[in-house]
Amino acid sequence: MKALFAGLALAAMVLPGVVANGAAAADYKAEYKLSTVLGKPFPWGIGGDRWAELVKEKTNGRINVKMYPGSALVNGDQTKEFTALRQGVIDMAVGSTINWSPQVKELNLFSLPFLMPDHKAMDALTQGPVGKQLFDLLATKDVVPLAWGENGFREVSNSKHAITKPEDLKGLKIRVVGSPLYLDTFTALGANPTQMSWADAQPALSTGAVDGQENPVAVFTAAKLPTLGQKHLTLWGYVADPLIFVVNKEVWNSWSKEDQEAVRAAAVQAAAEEVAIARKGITAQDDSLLKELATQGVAVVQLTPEQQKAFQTATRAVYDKWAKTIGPDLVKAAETSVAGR
Ligand code: X2X
Repeated sequence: MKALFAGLALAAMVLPGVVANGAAAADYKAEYKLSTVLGKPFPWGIGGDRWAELVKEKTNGRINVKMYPGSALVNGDQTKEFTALRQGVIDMAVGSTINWSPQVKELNLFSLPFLMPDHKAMDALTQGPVGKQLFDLLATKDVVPLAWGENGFREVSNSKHAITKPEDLKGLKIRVVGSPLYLDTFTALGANPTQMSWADAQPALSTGAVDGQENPVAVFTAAKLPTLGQKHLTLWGYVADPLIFVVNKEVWNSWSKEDQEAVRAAAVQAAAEEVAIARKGITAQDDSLLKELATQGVAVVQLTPEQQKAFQTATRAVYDKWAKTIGPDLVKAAETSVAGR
């Protein structure tokens, strides 16, 4: 009798461990769906693909990730991505702060006109206390944020004429992304903004339903926007959107500690590589992408600091209005990080 009890007690002690380990492996999905807006050859898509590849490698194939570009998991509506991620319709994502801003108002921070003068300023935010605060916030919303990537500084293009001063935007129909902040910014500049998804933007540019758009140079080139009549590009650096590598929290919790750390390390590595790709060809040291645009008949305007100031002044009220929505303390912390970069 004593021996039987001892045996049962031992089984009870050992079994949960066996079950837990067995269950963990058995609970792994055959495929984890990774959402992005842009696929390859955009830096964003290269980053997502690289993350998937590194996850497979670092987990010895235990975690199999498939990338779904074109916001395919939300029928092309990129502003629904964050909700789908929270609900578990999407397992993982590399998403733009702009597209998640409708649900996470603090992410509008990066869309405040002229908050970030350069890449160093972006790094000061994402890699400093502000980035940590935003990750802590996201962690309360059913996702596990792992690393910051980059879409980039969003430059304005159009099919009509050069833009060197706010007045040049008067009456131009400009496609903007999914946060209402952008409607305010372009309205303040006298343009006629209209919000639509990236999927709808390309046909709208091609038919002339809209005159212009704003996106990073790497996106402008890879999407071949000059072939859609976008012959005027102004480098004004008014906002930049970082990308965030995340995993749905329930999915994350279903993984072993070892696999969680492998997925995290893969995200950190893929994001660092992606940021480097996103910045290629558009800096003072390496302007190869800008040179290539000139050969495609694109007239590229680089604003002088004085010219840029006029746009900043014209959008100052939008900045102040949205700073209240985002949270004055967070905006103040961001301004401090930028100033101290
Ligand atoms: O829709 C856009 O302009 C894009 C691709 O840059 C984003 O998803 C924010």
